[in-house]
Amino acid sequence: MTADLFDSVAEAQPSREQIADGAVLLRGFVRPIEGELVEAVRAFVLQSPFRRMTTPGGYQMSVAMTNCGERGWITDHTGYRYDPIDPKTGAPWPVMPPVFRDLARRAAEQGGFRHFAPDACLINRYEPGTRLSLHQDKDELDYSAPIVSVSLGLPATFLFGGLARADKPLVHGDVVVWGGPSRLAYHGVAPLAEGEHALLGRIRINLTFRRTR
Ligand code: MD3
Ligand code: FE
Repeated sequence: MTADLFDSVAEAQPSREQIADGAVLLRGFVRPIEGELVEAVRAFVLQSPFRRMTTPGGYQMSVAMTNCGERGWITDHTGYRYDPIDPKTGAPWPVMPPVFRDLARRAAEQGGFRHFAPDACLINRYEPGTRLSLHQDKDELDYSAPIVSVSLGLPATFLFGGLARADKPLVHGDVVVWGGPSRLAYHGVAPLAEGEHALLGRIRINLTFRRTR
């Protein structure tokens, strides 16, 4: 009886853990809306499909990407940038739905950033073996806004400042708010391990919400 009472108290308090200076991990934050998020991504890719882009150095990325929102992150032989037009379709990116805007804003608030209004959401797709090498996110104009990342599907070993965070993999439903000193930290993702996820199968999806201007 008492255990039940304490359980409900624990559930009323969102899980919030500082994992680096300025970075807050919200375990399972999007579990209540996981179905809506996955359905939205399925709809986006009918309009703007996943594609593996080419870096300015001429390498094809291992991660497949698409975007939603007013602007999308792209890379090609000329460089990296945010663009309102999907170069693959010649049309604007899919509109960012209210459920996306709302979750990004609520998560940022938990991380100490009020009124976060993302204008871009980069959507990354990983399969077993896919990796993302260490990089900084610095194509945005104002680094005082955080980046909010959402993990769905298979778990990932996250790399931060060159260190593998295998002890704390990012799993389905996790959200991280990257602000303050962590905003410009080097980060990446180790090659995805084999696995099968109940909702997404052999796939990991990562959403990153950004304020680009
Ligand atoms: C730390 N995505 O899209 S999410 C990216 O899992 C990106 O797909 C990875 O890095 C992924 O740029 C990592 C965690 C993450 C996202 C953005 C950050 C960590 C970050 C920005 C600054 C510092
Ligand atoms: Fe990044």
